[in-house]
Amino acid sequence: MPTLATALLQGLKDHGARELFGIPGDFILPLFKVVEESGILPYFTLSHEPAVGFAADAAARYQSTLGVVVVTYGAGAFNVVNAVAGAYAERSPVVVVAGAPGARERTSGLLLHHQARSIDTQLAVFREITCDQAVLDDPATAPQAIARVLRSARERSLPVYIEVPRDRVDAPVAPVPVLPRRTADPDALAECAGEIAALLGRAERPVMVVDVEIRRYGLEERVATLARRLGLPVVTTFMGRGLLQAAPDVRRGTYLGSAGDPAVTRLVEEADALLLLGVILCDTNFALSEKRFDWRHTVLAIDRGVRIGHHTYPELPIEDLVDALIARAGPEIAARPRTLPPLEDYPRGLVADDTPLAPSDVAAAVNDLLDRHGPLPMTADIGDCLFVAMEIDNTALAAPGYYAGMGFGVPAGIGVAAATGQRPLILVGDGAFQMTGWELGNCRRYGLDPIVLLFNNASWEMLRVFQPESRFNDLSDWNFAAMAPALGGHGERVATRRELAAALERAIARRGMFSLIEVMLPRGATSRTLARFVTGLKSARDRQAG
Ligand code: TPP
Repeated sequence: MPTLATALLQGLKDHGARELFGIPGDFILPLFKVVEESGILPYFTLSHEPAVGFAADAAARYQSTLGVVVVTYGAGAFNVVNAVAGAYAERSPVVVVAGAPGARERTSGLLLHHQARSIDTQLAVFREITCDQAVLDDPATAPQAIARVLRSARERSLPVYIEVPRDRVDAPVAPVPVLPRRTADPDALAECAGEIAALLGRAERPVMVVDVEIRRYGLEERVATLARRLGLPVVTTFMGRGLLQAAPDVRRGTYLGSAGDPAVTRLVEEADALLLLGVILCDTNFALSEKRFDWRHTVLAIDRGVRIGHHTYPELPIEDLVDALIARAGPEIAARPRTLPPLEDYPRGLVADDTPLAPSDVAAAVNDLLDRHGPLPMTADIGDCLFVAMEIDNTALAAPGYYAGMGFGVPAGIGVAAATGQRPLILVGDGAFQMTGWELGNCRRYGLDPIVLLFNNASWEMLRVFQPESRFNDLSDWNFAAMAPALGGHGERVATRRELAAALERAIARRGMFSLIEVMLPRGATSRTLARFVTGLKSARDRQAG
């Protein structure tokens, strides 16, 4: 008979988890012992819990499956709150497995170490940022509770919370079942697909916009099939950048409103029917739109619901909708021949001379590198580096494009490397690197060799562009490259185009340790995309104020 610990680990594995990220503490030590000794799932420990959360989140995003963090009570769990909040906002199914006091400790009459307010404050905090919770205090009901919560995580693609009282870890329990996915009501699905077919059938210039849910549910291939059958051009949102990497024939670019390629912006804003698949309706995706959505001609599938015009079909999963539309495409919804704008053109062919580097040069250098050596998965932090990522060819990307929490890039890259075995390219600013960059010191232990492009402008530049008069955005120059060897990696500073191109080639050839390329940039210089983004935001604000 399994114990609660082995049943939980096996249950996680049966629901798609492939590894765990964590930091132990006394309330979770008994579970960590089982993690290590059972070998049911591989585990990776990092240095600080925020990084554990980001790594698990990125692992989930890349593999379209559950990511898992295992943390101790209070001090550990509260440290992942921000990462889990970001995962909630950006719809990443992170399972938080948190230790907790045992039954006898609860009634000891003493305040317990790591306790914040009440013993259950931890549960209350995570209720707010997870879509389902289970406290495994009863071995008889624990397997069903775990199964319910893991199904919620998979069905809604949102974080969940599992609390393990430390005295229950070895209790014998039944195995954790895998509950079937709840599918759409067939009549509702048929009615909904019929409505969408009619809307698309009437349209002259329909466009499909995709965002992260299509990756979370493993739908990229099916969405590409749907787009091909309908002859629909597809654009990604800012948050959805990197989607449909394998379908360049249907992808027209990334919609950034007034900050983006004008042809892509026109395509979306002049569409007479919009099919928004898995799209987060957030400001970073749509604040720069010149035009409000005309809901009469818009379909939005997100969070297991479909909105058409001014009505909504609840409990209608996007997977079922995409399949139903594929079935109707062709016979019922005819593809429309269209003349489409040319694909977005990204900078390449960097002249390797002694010109001092500007942020957009990094995009050109990376595009050249990918042309020569093939695609690399990318992660990016928030900062100008994320806007530079918009100038890099559409390659798989995990980045906090909506929640915009700094510190994501490096641990996310470590998560991707650990989970997939692939070598990621990490884009990060010096401000964000100061938060979580030290996690690179863990690469040696696990044999990971990411390539890190650190944009060092000695500045919180993204803030400076909004408020140039403030001196608090000045950072000092930490000389990160010099610190790399102590962390077990290789570091070098580059200041010219020639140095950058050469450093990237050397990094590609160097295996077995991380490579940190510190790109030296002047304060006040931003990528072309960030400059357009800020101009667009400022004029949108002025319009609102006026
Ligand atoms: N704290 C967190 C956790 N997330 C944030 N987004 C911010 C603060 C506010 N913030 C947004 S961008 C930014 C700050 C502080 C500066 C980022 O600096 P850096 O990483 O050096 O990139 P740069 O802006 O210079 O490109």
